[in-house]
Amino acid sequence: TIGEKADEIGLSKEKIKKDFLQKLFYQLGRVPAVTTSNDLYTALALTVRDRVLRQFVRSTEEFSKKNSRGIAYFSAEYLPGPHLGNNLLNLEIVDETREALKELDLELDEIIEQEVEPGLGNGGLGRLASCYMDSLATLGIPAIGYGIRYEFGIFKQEIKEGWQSEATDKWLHYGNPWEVIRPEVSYVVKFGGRTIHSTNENNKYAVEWEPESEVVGTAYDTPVLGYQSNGIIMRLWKAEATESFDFSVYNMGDYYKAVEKKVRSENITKVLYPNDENLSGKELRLRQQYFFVSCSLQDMIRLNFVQGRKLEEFHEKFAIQLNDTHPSIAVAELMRLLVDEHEMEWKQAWKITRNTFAYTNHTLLPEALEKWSVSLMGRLLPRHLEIIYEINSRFLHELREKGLSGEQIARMSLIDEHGEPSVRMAHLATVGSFRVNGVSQLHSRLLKTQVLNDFAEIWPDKFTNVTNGVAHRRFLAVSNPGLSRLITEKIGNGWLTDLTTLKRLEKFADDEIFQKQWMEVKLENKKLLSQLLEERAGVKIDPTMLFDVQVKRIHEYKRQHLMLLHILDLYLKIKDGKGENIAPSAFIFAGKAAPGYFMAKLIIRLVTAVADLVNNDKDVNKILKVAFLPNFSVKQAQRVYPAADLSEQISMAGKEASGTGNMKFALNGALTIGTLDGANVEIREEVGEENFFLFGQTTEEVQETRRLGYRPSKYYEEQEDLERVLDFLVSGELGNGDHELFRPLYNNLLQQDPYQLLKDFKSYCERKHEIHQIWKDQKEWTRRSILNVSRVGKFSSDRSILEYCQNIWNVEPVKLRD
Ligand code: 26V
Repeated sequence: TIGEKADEIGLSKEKIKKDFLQKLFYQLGRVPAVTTSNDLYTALALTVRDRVLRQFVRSTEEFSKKNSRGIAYFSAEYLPGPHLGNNLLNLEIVDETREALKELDLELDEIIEQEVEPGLGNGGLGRLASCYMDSLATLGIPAIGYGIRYEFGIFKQEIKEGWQSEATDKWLHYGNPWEVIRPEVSYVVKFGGRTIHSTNENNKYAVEWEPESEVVGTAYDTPVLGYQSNGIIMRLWKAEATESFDFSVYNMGDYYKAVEKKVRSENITKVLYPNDENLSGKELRLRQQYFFVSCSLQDMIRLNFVQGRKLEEFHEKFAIQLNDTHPSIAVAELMRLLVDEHEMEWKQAWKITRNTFAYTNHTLLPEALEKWSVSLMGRLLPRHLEIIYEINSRFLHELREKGLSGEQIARMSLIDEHGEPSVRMAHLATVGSFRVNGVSQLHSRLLKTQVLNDFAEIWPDKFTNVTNGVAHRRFLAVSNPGLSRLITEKIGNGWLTDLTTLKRLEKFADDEIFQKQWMEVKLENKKLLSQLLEERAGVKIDPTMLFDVQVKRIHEYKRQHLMLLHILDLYLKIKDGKGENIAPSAFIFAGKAAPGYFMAKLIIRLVTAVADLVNNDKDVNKILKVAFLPNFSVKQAQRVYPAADLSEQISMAGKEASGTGNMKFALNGALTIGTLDGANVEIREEVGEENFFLFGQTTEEVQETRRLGYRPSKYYEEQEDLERVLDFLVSGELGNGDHELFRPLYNNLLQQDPYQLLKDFKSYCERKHEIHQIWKDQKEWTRRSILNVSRVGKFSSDRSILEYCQNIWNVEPVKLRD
């Protein structure tokens, strides 16, 4: 029977309870009467981990029997979010576990709450990597995610006197029950020194790299479980000192010097760089990138041999997906391993390399395109610089043969000769890959026609699009149980494995009973978020207000400040007694600013200043509330999306590569106000233009505006509302009477306004006005909300991964079931 089987593989209530108690006793030395909440969490996590590992082991066996092509996802960042709830869902033992704990007088939700998530990424790119891990596992693709085990993840954000302050993220402090250390899986990685070119005994030209230092990378595996069965691993590398290098010094008696070296080696994986979309060119960052790439490639070559394959077949056995250029030094490293260490001919090595890598671009922002100065690269990775020069000289030769102009060739070179010579990593990744993709239709088109246009012209077939997607099991099934239950009641649970079946909800959009249930679920979610906001932001919010939400990294191009200008406009109208058309609204913000990004930090300061003003003004605070939820993370995100009514996706067109929060909001029933940017374009296409609040210039219009010489002050002069709002910024009424506090923002907007807020302000406000009128008709709003959800089936990461399989990797899912 099913019951017996569940018992056998440990999925019954009794088995879970028994194991939980055993973990508590034998692993943690505790009995239920004397425990801390962390003990309970750890015991449950270990209980679940055993079951997850079982699936992983079975999948691995299955994969190796089939001998199918494997995918290695190379990413410097992952944001897996809390594991426990997700794993319970995927094992389908949520109810059994809840019951088992109840019998011990314990509450599952309280235990889940204890988990500290691994914040090993900055934002969209890292979270996307984890969504893809989820779908790779669910679909049964033989895959492994390689990355870095940062000891400190993204900083913890606190708000002090309205400003962001940063604290270190000690996510490993209470231990990490999900990972399995693999001391035997470790590799040496070299740095610095010099290369020696010679002809060896067989009269073969050979290059030896004599490094200045070495470190060892050790594997830490975290199993990632897919829905109902398969498991894959995320393999993260931690850096340590090598014995040999230390001992040579140690033997000479200089113990302290040896220890110092050890400490320096461990620095490599100490901390995640908290910048996104902005390059700092720091040596340690390049060390991190090379370190994890080298460990991962060595690991793959070992696997290739373990499986009894020849190195010549490497690209048939593996495809490597580069998550942005962060791991792109891999192109040179694979060449080095093949040519120098395995004595392969350059031509053959190059063929293998070019057929192994595929590159995903995630940003067009010029300041985020990675470049490494030739002098730094030469100092840290002397052999790789030589290899890059060799790749480049062969590549430029090819271009010359094609008859390209000198100017075009200079533009395409892997080396940028303007100013300080530097290596253009996006060019290296493009030349070294068989496929290059953007992350939404618009972004992929811009990639082809602008940033990598020269390359797309010579290799049109290399370029493709894969629109991003999100792990809908985490962002709907786990995080919004109320809505999930309601959906499943109506259409069954097929949506868990095929999100497009949400379409079946469409016919209930006008069903008044269903609408009412839908509204009740939303209201419950809003109550929960209100509680959280009261605790964390000290703001009391009436849950019946319109929850108007913008959560994402703080960046000028995302235009959080456009939303703020609008809030101030509403504030001033209410003060004037002209607020009759405004729907009671709670404006909710969250997101981190890069610690060195002054403007972004000032925008956070403006949110808190506006919140202070609005929330404490008796004329206004019945109609408007503003809150900044500190320390946005996956855990927080899972509480925010289910409670949102309106999703703000208001970046300047052409700047947001895709966005993925936009998808998570829509999936949870929020309507979107947005520009034609990134995946917004495709969301609008899916949900229907009548169900999407569009505003602002298109990408082409933005470029035309700039070409014609954009003068932001014109809009200030022509629009009274705008003038009033901008002047208010420096009136002293914000930020405790300090006129100068927001002057930099004011000046920036009036003088440059690089993201053209002032130009889009009017159409944004008009759309908001319309939204407030529709909000008053709750049935109409709910109808649109249901339609939105029923039409976003495309945005599951399952669909994205299937596209990668078909158009890029050429692999087929291997589904395994009990
Ligand atoms: C960039 C850089 C630049 C160099 C220094 C360190 C660093 C660290 C992270 C990044 C990531 C920037 C790229 C990024 O996160 N792009 C986002 O990718 C999402 C997933 O494709 C996409 O939805 C967002 O629109 C895009 O901004």
